[in-house]
Amino acid sequence: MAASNPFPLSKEALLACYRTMRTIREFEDRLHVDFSRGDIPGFVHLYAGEEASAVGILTHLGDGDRIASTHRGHGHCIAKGVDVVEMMKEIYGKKGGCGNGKGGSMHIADLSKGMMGANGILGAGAPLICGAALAAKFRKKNEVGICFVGDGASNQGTFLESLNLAAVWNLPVIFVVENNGYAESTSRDYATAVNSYVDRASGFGIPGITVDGTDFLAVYEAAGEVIKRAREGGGPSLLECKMVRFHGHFEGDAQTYRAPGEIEDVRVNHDCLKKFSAHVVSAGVISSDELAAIDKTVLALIEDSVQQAKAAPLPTLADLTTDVYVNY
Ligand SMILES: Cc1ncc(C[n+]2csc(CCOP(=O)(O)OP(=O)(O)O)c2C)c(N)n1
Ligand SMILES: [Mg+2]
Repeated sequence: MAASNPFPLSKEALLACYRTMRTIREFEDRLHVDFSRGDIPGFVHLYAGEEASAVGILTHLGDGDRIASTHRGHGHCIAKGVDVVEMMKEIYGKKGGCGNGKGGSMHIADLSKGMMGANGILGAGAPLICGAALAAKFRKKNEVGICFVGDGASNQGTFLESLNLAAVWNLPVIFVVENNGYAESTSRDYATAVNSYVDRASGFGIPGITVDGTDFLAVYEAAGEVIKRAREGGGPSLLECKMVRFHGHFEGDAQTYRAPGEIEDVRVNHDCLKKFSAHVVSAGVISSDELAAIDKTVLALIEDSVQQAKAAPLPTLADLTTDVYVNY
């Protein structure tokens, strides 16, 4: 007889979350390889290691809810439902990508999915999401806005001004601080005066929660609480996810600022996918064979996306002048 399910999600929902986290991991690990081969133009910042944050939070949202992302945005895009093949084409700089190959990794957006954009400008997503949340408030459909920001970007004035604005306008917003301990090579503790982002939020009259961002279920539950609060008119919250990044700040980063053994330690002891698997398998809810079957289909999806990206044409000179202005 199957074990009873102690989790707040059905088995099917847990499998879907695992699939999304695994898709992000494979997408990022494949970019790591392809970038090192010189196949990818521009710059990429990888989200591998941080998957439980994007998926634990965005599983609560629908297409009408909006998010603003960061320079490390692939995980947020995938978790918000942006098409993986279109994303791969975009990162490869090809036509048929989310921005027809003209934006690249840091400009992926899909408004039909409520994904307002990755962003190369630190802290820029915070005022954007205040605008989206104000619109949601007027629409009265109980939609919310979520802004992701790194520990480094959380020191930007735009972010702090947005906390204040969201509080005075009582906006349905959640500010998610993805605290991976570094801003480029600068450690969080060197550059940020307070230890707790919850304390910082309380200075703006906003409640907050700190959570282990490598524990999917902890993130899912904390996010559920703050998102429910926002949907019910309770106003903004801050959610700090403490997490680790597997790769360098950008691809090509020598990571000389990391402590000896740190990179191995994060992969062995702080891998959110390993933790998720151990949790659901030991509870007898999902078997390792079922997870392995998902891994296989995800690998095939990523391989297909790369083949499609490689085969797609580059933008032409004439494409330079399209997509410049939006028509309403
Ligand atoms: C306004 C602005 N200042 C500086 C930079 C350069 N920059 C890009 S990423 C980065 C570090 C960001 O750290 P964090 O916010 O913690 O995000 P993480 O890279 O750790 O995900 C910096 C300083 C920028 N892109 N925008
Ligand atoms: Mg950081």
